[in-house]
This record gives sequence, structure tokens and C-alpha cells, in this order.
Amino acid sequence: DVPTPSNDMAAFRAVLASSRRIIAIAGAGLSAASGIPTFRGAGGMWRKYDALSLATPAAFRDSPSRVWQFYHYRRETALKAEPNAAHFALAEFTIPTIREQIAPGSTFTLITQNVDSLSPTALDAVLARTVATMSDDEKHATLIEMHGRIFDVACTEYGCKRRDDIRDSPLCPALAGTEELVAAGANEPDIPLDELPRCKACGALARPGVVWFGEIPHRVDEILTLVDQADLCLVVGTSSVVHPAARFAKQVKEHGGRVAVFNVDRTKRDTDADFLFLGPCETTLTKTLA
Ligand code: BJW
Repeated sequence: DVPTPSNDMAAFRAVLASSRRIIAIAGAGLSAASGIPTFRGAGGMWRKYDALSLATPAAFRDSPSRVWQFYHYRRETALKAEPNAAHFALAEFTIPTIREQIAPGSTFTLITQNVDSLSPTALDAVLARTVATMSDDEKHATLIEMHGRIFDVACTEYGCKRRDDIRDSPLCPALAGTEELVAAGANEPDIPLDELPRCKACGALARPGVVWFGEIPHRVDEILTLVDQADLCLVVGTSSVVHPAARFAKQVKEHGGRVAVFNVDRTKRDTDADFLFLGPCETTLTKTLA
């Protein structure tokens, strides 16, 4: 007896125009059209190992070499990727001076689970081709990368907080070419610890600057406040199985906000959806701009 969500784009645009505190929670489907594989479902990320069994602190303790090769492979893919129409559509919404679809004075915050940096790249590209400007603080406030960034290299030493955005390809000589072995599902070499990426400050072993299972996502206090205040939540290209992001839409719904889902398939969050736009988000989200 759950009501069927609407797919009426004109009605959605009216809700968008009248909402005051809007959030979008995005997942891997947002970057699928940019050639970045999703985590679950068809087109699994890494043939030999389950990607998700590598996204844990325990996996890194067990084999930093294996985990670094997995992330090196994904860094190389992300380095070549470019934002797609869905990244650009969301970027337009985050720039107050150019979004005609949202009322002046309303806020729009993009909370992405993606680590590929394509949303900040899209935001900079839209800013560069328009007369709009945004300070770094404004960008920081409107775009939250809750699971970190794949280009960040973070120190593992307790107390050393060093984190660098490094986009070198390869990140270090020992990782060169291993992406081909990963892609082929071949046995990976066991790279000695001292040849893996090291902290630029203290020389300790470094790790990918992403949030693994069991770790606390970035900026959670800020996110939870935004979720509490939101009167509209867009759920874009996420399977909504990973917490805490999985429950944001439900929380918005529970305090009387609306939910609009953009996904190629049905997901768990459809039960909370007032609107459901089934199809590639690079197509459906673009229609919201029309
Ligand atoms: C398209 C499309 C197109 C395709 N257009 N759509 C039991 C209950 C509750 C919680 C837990 C529990 N047991 C354990 C937990 C906690 C755990 C968790 O949620 N586990 C679940 C698996 C049960 N969570 C955590 O540990 C998190 N930390 C935490 O909870 O801390 C406690 C805390 C929270 C808050 C406050 C205080 C304390 C951390 C989670 C970290 C997740 N990390 C990863 C890896 C990041 C690094 C990396 O990239 O390697 O994040 S896992 C992976 O999943 C990645 C993603 O961001 C995340 C979500 O995946 P996503 O984006 O939804 O991708 P997919 O592939 O699942 O879905 C893609 C979707 O797109 C599909 O629906 C497609 O249909 C669709 N699609 N093409 C539109 N073109």
C-alpha cells in the first residue's frame, strides 16, 4: 500500500522551485556515464577480488600492496574520466547565481559518496564558462565529498595528519603498470612496504584518502544538520545500501520533506520516493534544467 511515486517532471520542477533547503545525495551511478564502474550489480569493479572486501582497514593491514594496486587501478581510471551531463546539472544547482530552477535564497547542497572528484571538476568547469563566481569556502559549503577523495594520499601514522592531493601517474614507480594486471585479473606482485606510497611529512606508510567500512565519513555533523533541515532530497545513482547515506532520504521523508529518486533501476529508497525518475541520471537530471 505504498503509493506509486510520480514521474511527472513538471510537478517535480514546481517542488524544486518552492523548496528552501535542498540536498542531493549521490552515488556511483552519477559517474557511470563517465566510465567509472559502480560497486554493485553488473560491471563489477575488479574481477579477481571483490571491491568491497578491499574497502576496509583490515584489508589494508592484511595487504597494503594489494589494496594500493586496487586503488592505483582506480586512480588511473579516474584520472582519465571527465564529468558527464549529470555532474554538470548538479553543479549548476550548486551555483546560486545561475540556477533559475531554484528560488533565490534557497540552499542546495550536493553530498556525494563518490571519491572520483568529478563533481568538483564539473563545478569548476561550469564556473569557468559562466560569469558566476564562488569562493573556496562557498564551494566547500555546497559540495560535500563524504567518502573522501581517491587522489588524496593520507598518512597512516597516528598523530600525523598529513594528507596530500596527488594526481601523479603512477603515484610511485612500483605501482607503474600494475593497473593492467588488475584489469586482467592476474596475480598481483607483492610490493615491499618501502616501495609503496609514503607520507611526505614523516615518511610513514601512506594510504588512500578514502573512507572505508567501519570508518566515520567526513563532515557527518554538518551532513546530519542538512538532512534534518532539508525539505527536498534528490537521491541520484546510489543503491542506498551503505550507511549513513542510505538513511538520509528516509530521514527527510520522516520530517515531512519530499524525496526524488534518479536511478536506472528500482532501489530500496523507492518506498520513500514522492518522485521516481527511472533511467540514466545523465538524461533525467538534465531534464530538470529544461
Ligand atoms: C545509475 C546509473 C545511471 C547505474 N544513472 N543510476 C548494519 C546497519 C547499518 C550500518 C551498518 C551495518 N553494518 C555495517 C554498517 C556500517 C557500514 C555499512 O553501511 N555497511 C552496509 C554494507 C550494511 N557503513 C560504514 O561503515 C560507514 N561508516 C559508518 O557508518 O560510520 C559510523 C557513523 C556514521 C555516521 C555518524 C557517526 C558514525 C562508512 C562507509 C564507507 C563506504 N566506503 C565505500 C568505499 C569508498 C572508497 C572507495 O571508493 O573505494 O564507499 S563502499 C562503496 O559503497 C563506496 C560508495 O560510496 C558506497 C555506496 O555505493 P553506491 O554509490 O550506492 O554505489 P552502488 O554501486 O551500490 O550503486 C550504484 C547505483 O547506481 C545503483 O543503484 C545503480 O542502479 C545506479 N546506476 N548507473 C542512474 N547512469
